[in-house]
Amino acid sequence: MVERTYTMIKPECVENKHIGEVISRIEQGGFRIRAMKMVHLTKQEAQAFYAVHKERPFYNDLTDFMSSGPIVAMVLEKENCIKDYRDFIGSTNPAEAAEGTIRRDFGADIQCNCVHASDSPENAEKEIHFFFADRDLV
Ligand code: FUP
Repeated sequence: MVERTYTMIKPECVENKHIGEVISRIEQGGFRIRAMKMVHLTKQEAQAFYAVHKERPFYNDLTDFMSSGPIVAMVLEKENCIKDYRDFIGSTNPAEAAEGTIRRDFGADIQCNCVHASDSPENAEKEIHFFFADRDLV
């Protein structure tokens, strides 16, 4: 089934000038970009986006980090997109991510792990609409 997922290139990866390489990997990996924009999240927006983690010890640091600079928000489309994209980017902790994955190659640590990826169809739709209106999807 053709699916969509939400991804974003995180602030450290933007700061380190890896936008082009990451997008190139995504395109070469067979994912079609259906929407894209740069956004500098406020602290409140980052808190809302990661609300599911609000009881976790890393929530405050994570939302500080995610609001520390611009991100690149994208909607990707492909067969079996949600799982395939999570496999494609690698484990949450870059040190544990498989060789050749984006997180392994561009991530620094479990927080600065280069990219976000939706983890279910429900969250993908929620996250896409957190950033994009239907008419933004091409
Ligand atoms: P993932 O779905 O792979 O992004 O991983 P999680 O849902 O487990 O984590 C969500 C976000 O919390 C990730 F961006 C990484 C961050 N995180 C931390 O900053 N510290 C931790 O100890 C675990 C996760």
